[in-house]
Amino acid sequence: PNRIFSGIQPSGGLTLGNYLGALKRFAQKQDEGIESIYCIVDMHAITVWQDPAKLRHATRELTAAYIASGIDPEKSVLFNQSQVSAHAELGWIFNCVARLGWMNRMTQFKDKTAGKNAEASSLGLYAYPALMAADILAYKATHVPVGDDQKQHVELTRDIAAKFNHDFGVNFFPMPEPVIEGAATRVMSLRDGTKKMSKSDPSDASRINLTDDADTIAKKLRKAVTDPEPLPETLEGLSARAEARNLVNIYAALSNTSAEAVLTEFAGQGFGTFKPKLAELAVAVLSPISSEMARLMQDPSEIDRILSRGAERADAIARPILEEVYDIVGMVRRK
Ligand code: AQP
Repeated sequence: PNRIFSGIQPSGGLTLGNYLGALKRFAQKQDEGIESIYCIVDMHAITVWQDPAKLRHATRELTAAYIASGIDPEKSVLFNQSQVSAHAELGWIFNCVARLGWMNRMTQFKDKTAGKNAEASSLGLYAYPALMAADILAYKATHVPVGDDQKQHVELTRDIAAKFNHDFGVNFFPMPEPVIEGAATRVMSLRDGTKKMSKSDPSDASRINLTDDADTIAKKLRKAVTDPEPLPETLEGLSARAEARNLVNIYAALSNTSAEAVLTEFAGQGFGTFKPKLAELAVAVLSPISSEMARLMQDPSEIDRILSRGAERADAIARPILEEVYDIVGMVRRK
């Protein structure tokens, strides 16, 4: 049987990249009837320092974003990671399974410490992928919908699962598959077509936030870096035009079509025409989501109740799996 797990960090406001690469697709998977477990990974967020009040706010706001994007907390399991201790417990065991050499190859750690003193980053930031493996495998999840940037971490999860199975001579953990699909698996920065759109980019103009109003969205897209050429007829015509390709992919993902279909519609037109159309589409898709988020945020205690209930359901799945892991590893347990 298939089971989906995925998570998002409450490390700030959400971007259009998080929506198209993750939230929107999570809702689609749920609606296809696949058992889905969605997590607000607050323990990942603290791998870089978070202001406690902002972390609490971001956790509730991300819960609201999940629900506003179509996650039904009755159909899917929706909760925050720190309420289910199996993540931390299995994470430790996986710290003892994963090899230093594997962690050294992780590009996210390199990206996040680029230009900084890596020696001063937290041990947690370095070990993050082992905790992510625990997030997924605590539920024996088989499929992990993520953006392209997370592919390497899901591959590491498979390596950890395989080594655990091999080291203990068991066939216990499944090999989870990354599910990376759609027109916007990697939404790029509006200022630089070679960088991914990210909630922690210092430039707010580089991203569209889920909470941006219509004027802000239109302005950011108007100012997005592009080139003076009109849109080509085929995808090959975009191969050396990263910024143009990004806007076409965003349009395709927002309108549930392919980049080819967008080019068929707009070939020969310049960005002067395309950008306002894209802004109109982005506002039409995002404004119902941001207003639903604002409505849900008016009652934080209801959000907290949803998270507690989700945590109970998550714990009921993860705890028996973790108990089996302790038994396999040889830990004597309390009777
Ligand atoms: N630009 C993107 N395009 C497509 N998908 C994206 N995702 C993130 N950025 C893009 C997907 O969103 C999910 C949650 O990501 P995360 O919050 O765990 O952290 P991240 O991948 O590190 O995202 P950010 O926005 O860049 O956060 P910061 O700046 O805090 O590091 C994942 O499925 C991810 O693939």
